[in-house]
Formats: sequence, C-alpha cells, structure tokens
Amino acid sequence: MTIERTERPKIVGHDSPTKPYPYYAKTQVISGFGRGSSDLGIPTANIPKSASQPFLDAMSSYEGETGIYYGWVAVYPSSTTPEAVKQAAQDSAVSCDRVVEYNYGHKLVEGEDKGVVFPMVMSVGWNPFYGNKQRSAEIHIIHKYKETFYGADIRFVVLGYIRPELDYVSVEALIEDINFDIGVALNSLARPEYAKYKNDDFFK
Ligand code: RBF
Ligand code: MG
Repeated sequence: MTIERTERPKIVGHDSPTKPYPYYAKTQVISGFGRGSSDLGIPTANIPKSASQPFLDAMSSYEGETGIYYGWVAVYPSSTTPEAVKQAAQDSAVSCDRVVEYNYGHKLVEGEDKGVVFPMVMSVGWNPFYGNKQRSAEIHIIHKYKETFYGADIRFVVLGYIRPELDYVSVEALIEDINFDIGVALNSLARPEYAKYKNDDFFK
C-alpha cells in the first residue's frame, strides 16, 4: 500500500506577520551533530538552549511544541568571549563529542556574508527521524558560506510557521520536505510585509 502525501501549500501565513511574529533573537552558533552537512547536504547553524527555550515559550500558545519556521538571519564575528560561547554550548540541548573548529565568525567576509541578511528556515524539536533524546534548535541559512562560523554571533527574526516536525521513511523523504520548506520560506518572505524585515535596524 502506498500512502500519498497531501499536497503542501507553497506559501504560508497572512499578508503580514501577526502575533507572535516578528520574534527577534540574538545568540551564538554552537556545534550540532554535523548531520545537516554530512547526511543531508543541508547544513544548519545550531543555537543554544538559552535562546531556543525563550523562543518555544513565546510560541507555546500559538504553534505546537516543535516545528519548522521561516524568517531572516545574519551572522557576525563574535562579540563575546570564547568562554561564554563554550558555556552556552555546554548548557545547550545538543551535546556530542564531535570536535569542530570554532573560528568565532572571524572568517566571515565584509560585503559577502559578514552581517549580510539571508532568508532562513528553522527547525525546533526532537528530530524524530533521528530519534534525538534532547530537543534542538537549528537554522538553515539559504546561502552558500565558504567557511564555517562556529562560535559566531547570530541574529534572526522569525516571521512565520511552516509545519510540525515529522518522522520520515527515508533520509531522501526528509531532504525532499526540507527543500520544499526552503521554497515555502522564499515565497512567503517575498511578500512586501515580510521582505521589509530584511532591512530592519535589528541587523545593523
Ligand atoms: N528532522 C526531523 O526529524 N523531522 C523533520 O520534520 C525535520 N524538518 C526539518 C526542517 C528544516 C527546515 C530543517 C533545517 C531541519 C529539519 N529537520 C527535521 C532536522 C534534521 O533532521 C537536522 O537538520 C539534521 O538531523 C541535522 O541536525
Ligand atoms: Mg547543525
């Protein structure tokens, strides 16, 4: 028996963001499992619990406990100490012993990606496909960065909700849905009342 998935909408949300959006956050990029890059070919910037928990609290009476969201994002060279970033990473939901090089965003390039605002899709939840034991929050930035930026500062504004987190029969099915999410985010952000947040003072 085959189960046909119902067709997904290509654009989501109202003509302009409504409560609880826009949701603004400033935090740091920490390391995750590395699966986004290696398994999926869709790298994600993981954010610490100190930022994801307040986000989920703000969403709790509007959206589900977990889900996929869209908005705008920019990364900047770190303004905090390496110790503060390490502490945030240690306190965060995702813990793994993979060793990554933290460059604190010092390889970001002026006029190319340093502080440049890009569209994003964000996943907050338990990654049911992978059966994670801890909740994680991660942002896929719709841009090809040349270098990693673990430890960098990251600012994002969430403007809407796409769908709940799902389990999948295969990694291909998960990748297909994430790629569809990217299209939904781009279509949804192209509307004038969403596009204008790209130039928000928050990113300057
Ligand atoms: N993981 C899931 O298990 N179920 C999902 O529905 C799901 N949706 C995602 C949507 C987006 C836009 C992104 C960026 C990630 C999503 N993930 C999902 C998380 C994915 O499993 C994760 O990025 C990798 O495991 C790397 O940590
Ligand atoms: Mg990641």
